[in-house]
Amino acid sequence: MSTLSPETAHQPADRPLLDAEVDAVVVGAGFGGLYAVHRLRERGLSIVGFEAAPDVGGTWYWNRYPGVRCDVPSLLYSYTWTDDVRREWRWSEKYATQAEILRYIGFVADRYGLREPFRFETRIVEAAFDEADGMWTVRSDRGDRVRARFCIMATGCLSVPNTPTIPGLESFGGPVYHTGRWPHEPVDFSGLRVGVIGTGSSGIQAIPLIAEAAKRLTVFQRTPNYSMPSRNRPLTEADHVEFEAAWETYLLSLDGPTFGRVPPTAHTAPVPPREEQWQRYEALWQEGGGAILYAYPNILTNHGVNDVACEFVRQKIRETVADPKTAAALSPTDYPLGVKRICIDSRYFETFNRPNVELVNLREEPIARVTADGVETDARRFELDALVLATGFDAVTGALLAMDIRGRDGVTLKQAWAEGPRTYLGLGVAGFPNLFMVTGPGSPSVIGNVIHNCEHHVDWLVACIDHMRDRNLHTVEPDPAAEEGWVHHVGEVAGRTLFPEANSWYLGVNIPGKPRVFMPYVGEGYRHRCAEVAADGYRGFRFDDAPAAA
Ligand code: N01
Repeated sequence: MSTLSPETAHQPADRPLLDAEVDAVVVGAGFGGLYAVHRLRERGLSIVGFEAAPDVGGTWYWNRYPGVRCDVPSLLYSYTWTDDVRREWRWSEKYATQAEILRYIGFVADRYGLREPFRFETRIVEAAFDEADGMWTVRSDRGDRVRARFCIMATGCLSVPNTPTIPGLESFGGPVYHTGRWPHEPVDFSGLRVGVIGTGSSGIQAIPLIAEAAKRLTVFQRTPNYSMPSRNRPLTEADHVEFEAAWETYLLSLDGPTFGRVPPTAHTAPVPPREEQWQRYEALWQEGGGAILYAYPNILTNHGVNDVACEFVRQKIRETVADPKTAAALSPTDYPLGVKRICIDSRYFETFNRPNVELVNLREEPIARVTADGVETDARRFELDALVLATGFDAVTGALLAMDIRGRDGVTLKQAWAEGPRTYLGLGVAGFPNLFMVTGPGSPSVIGNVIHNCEHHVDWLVACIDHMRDRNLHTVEPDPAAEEGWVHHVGEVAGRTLFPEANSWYLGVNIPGKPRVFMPYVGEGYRHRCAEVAADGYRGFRFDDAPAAA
């Protein structure tokens, strides 16, 4: 169906350096960046895009590990802005593989010519705001230099892989793969002794397939995860027709005042009887997917509900895994369900019944070191031919802070965020005029459907740019007081839920030294609130009609 291949977009290393002035720079050619290009171009803005990968796709370009799929149903994991593509594209399975998602992104990019403004294989290393003329100067690792009025950072929430510091890792004699930077050529594990470190969404998807291929698989688990079966299946034409019939209703629901992960009724909802809950969870287990997070409005706020859901999943693990000690090690007991991203699997727990798979519980025997021929824990030695790091990402802020971004008075984003990310609505940062983030910290971002969250931010920022152009305004940035209020609100809303009870990447705790701050917005009515801010003259944002010294 699509023409996507890395070669389509790859640009030769000797392409001429760019030294240009444009209206907007877009960083990142994932779902958010591509849509930003589409919308900004539609408004007549001149644009240059930069993307570190050789082609479009963002996180889906890099995450190619065995078993990788989206954990959102594919019919929903699609753009809402193109009716043409929605009616034409046919997803083949309930949960699409990475390869199919990448084909979809390529299909949209081809249809709308979205690759055209991008410089591929080019990473932005610096963006500096010049107060004299109110322009950003953006530099790439190749030496490109672009001056732009607007900077759109569509750099993704899960785009910087986290490689933990494990003593001796560099001395390992075999190949080491990170799930978030998987090779493009097939990796053949047949006949090999493979170790996987990490049991988050990536590990849980990869482990069953690696187990099928490898001679022996050793899974090194520090924290067990709640995982629901996907019950993946082929999609039929009837599924597409049914989806299309419900489309308008779904779209309308996104903008409503109650749309959000934790609904307004959460804190007053009753705790249903245990037996009723159990039956509901059983039905959702049979149905498959992550709908358990929506089983009750208070499942993410009330232990009386959440504890039953946890016990239900533990019971399923005990029923599935033959060895009671392994089942116990695979069962989360010290944090609520859904407050780390819930995992969706295909025969994950069943995999531990295979004779060639062993679970190593790092809580009992931590990894001491990696050696040339394997991994040593405090108790044992495991000889390995290949190692897979399914160790996640420096999430939400990682890609933004990897660039040297300097706003007013030369203040860097790193300095501004030294105590944790500070934004207004997750869209802008005080002191960084005309810099917009697509799904920045303080917005729903990774909670829910990230494609739709990207679209919402792009639509909002394009409307804001329209507002500025109509009034001849030159810069926009959050008012520090509004930003302070929003940061407080994001933390306060999270604090009324069970989310802070787990050491999750939502809180940044997987990265040593990262401030422990809950980054996504989990409250209700986020879009509604953004619309109100805009309708009220962009309440909480400051506009300047001319550069300071111009
Ligand atoms: O990463 P993770 P992920 N020694 O951070 C372990 C999205 N995603 O790539 O929990 C030993 O969740 C770490 O252990 P612990 C999705 O949003 C989506 O799996 O820190 N272990 C954990 O088990 C997801 O949530 C899809 O104790 C170490 C694992 O590595 C997000 O990406 C698919 C360690 C990391 O888990 C991230 O998922 C894949 C160490 N030193 C990903 N350091 C779909 O759409 C880390 N770990 C399906």
